[in-house]
Amino acid sequence: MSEKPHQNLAVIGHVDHGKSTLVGRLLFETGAVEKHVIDQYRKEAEELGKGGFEFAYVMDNLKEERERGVTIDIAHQDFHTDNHYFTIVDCPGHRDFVKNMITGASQADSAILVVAVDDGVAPQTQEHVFLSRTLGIGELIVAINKMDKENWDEGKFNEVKGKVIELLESVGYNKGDEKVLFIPVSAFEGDNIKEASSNAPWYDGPSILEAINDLPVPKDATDAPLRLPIQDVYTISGIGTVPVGRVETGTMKPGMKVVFQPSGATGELKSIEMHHQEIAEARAGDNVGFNVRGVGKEDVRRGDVLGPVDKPPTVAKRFKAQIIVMQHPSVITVGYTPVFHAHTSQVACTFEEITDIQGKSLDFIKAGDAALVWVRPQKPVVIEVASEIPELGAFAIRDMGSTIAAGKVIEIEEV
Ligand SMILES: Nc1nc2c(ncn2[C@@H]2O[C@H](COP(=O)(O)OP(=O)(O)OP(=O)(O)O)[C@@H](O)[C@H]2O)c(=O)[nH]1
Ligand SMILES: [Mg+2]
Repeated sequence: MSEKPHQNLAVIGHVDHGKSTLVGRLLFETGAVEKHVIDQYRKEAEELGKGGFEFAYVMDNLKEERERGVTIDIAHQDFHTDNHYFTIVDCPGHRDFVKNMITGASQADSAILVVAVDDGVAPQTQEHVFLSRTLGIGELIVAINKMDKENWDEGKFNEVKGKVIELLESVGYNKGDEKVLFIPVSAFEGDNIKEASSNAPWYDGPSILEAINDLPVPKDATDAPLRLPIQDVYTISGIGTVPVGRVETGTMKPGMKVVFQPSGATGELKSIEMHHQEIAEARAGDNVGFNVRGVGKEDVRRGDVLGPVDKPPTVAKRFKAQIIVMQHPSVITVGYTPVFHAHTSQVACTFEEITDIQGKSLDFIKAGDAALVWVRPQKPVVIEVASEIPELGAFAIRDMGSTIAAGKVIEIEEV
C-alpha cells in the first residue's frame, strides 16, 4: 500500500468539455494506460460512430456511455504522482446526471474544473462550481481545454479565464492568497497535460500533472469520530454482508463496536477490506468494504452512516441550515419539499421556517438569496453540524432535475 498521503480528486465541468478525455490522456501520458489500449478504443469508438472518444473510453466503461459518448456515472481510478496517491473521480457533466456528480464531488478533496475554450462558462460549469464550493472542495485547478480548436489564441484563453474567475469569486474561490491556477490544455492532443506544450509559448505555468502534484495535502480528518456513509451493500460468499463506502472522518478497526444510523443496527466490526486486501485499520479518505457481526443485508442501506456506538452519528428530526438559492423558476416558501442530497443519502425535507441571515422572518426566497432555514426531513436522516464534522454537514437541494440550492447545517434537533 502507498505511503503517500491519499486524496480524492474530482474532474468536473459542463457536458462534452473534455473531462473524461483529460483523465484518459493523463493516464496515458503517465504510462498508467498503454498505447495498444488507446488504439483498441479508437477502433471501437470509430465503429460506434464516436471517433475522438478513445481517451474518454478509458473512464467511460458502460456500454451506454460508449454508445452515447456521454459519461453517466462517476468512475474512479487510482493514480500516483511524486507527492500524492490520488483517486481520480471522473464526473458526468450532463444535466440529467448531476445526482451522480454530487456523489463524486461530495467524496472529493480537490477538483479539476474543465472548461472548453470554444464554449466557455456553460450551465453545468456554474452548477458544478457552486456545488463543489458548498460540498466542501477546498482546492480547484481550472483546465481551459480544446485550445487546439482556437489555434492556441491567448486572447481567447484570457477571455474565458476572466469569465471563470467571475464565477469562482461569486462563490468564494480565488480569495486572498488562494489564487486558482488556470492551465491552457488540449486534452485530446496531449498539450500541457504532462509536459509544457510548445503550442503555448505565452504560458509559463505548470502542466496538469505538475499542478496536481503541487496540491496541498488535505487536512487530516482522522481525529473526528468515525463517520462512514454507506454507498452500497453487497453480499459476498464466504464473508456475508459487505457494506461499502468512504471513511469520511475518524478511523475504524476490527473489534470496534459500531452502529448504523438511522437504522440503529449495531454489532462488532469483524473485517475491513481495501483494494481486495484485508487491512488492520482504515482512516479518513479510505474507500473500504467491511463486515459487521450480526448485521445482515436487510439492516443496512445506502444513505445510512456507520459510527462508533459511544459516539453515534446524529439522527435529525429537524435541522437549521444556511443555504444559498442558486436557481428556482419562482419563489421558495414555507411548505416547499424538495430532495436534499447529503453524503450518500437523499431525502425529501419540508421548509418550516425561513429567515434572512440576521434572523428576520421572510415570506419567500428566490434565486441569488442567502437564508437561514429550519427543515424537517420526511424520514430521519443522519446529518452533522458543519462546524463539528464538515464532511457530513453539507448538502445540495434538488428539484425538477436541477440543483436549486446548497447549504450547510448549523443546528440539529435530534430524534
Ligand atoms: N478538439 C478537441 N476536442 C476535444 C478535446 N478534449 C475533448 N475533446 C472532444 O470532446 C468530446 C467530449 O469529450 P469527453 O471527454 O467525453 O467530454 P466529457 O466532459 O467527459 O463529457 P461528459 O462526461 O459527458 O460530461 C469528444 O469528442 C472529445 O474528442 C480537445 O482538447 N480538443
Ligand atoms: Mg465524461
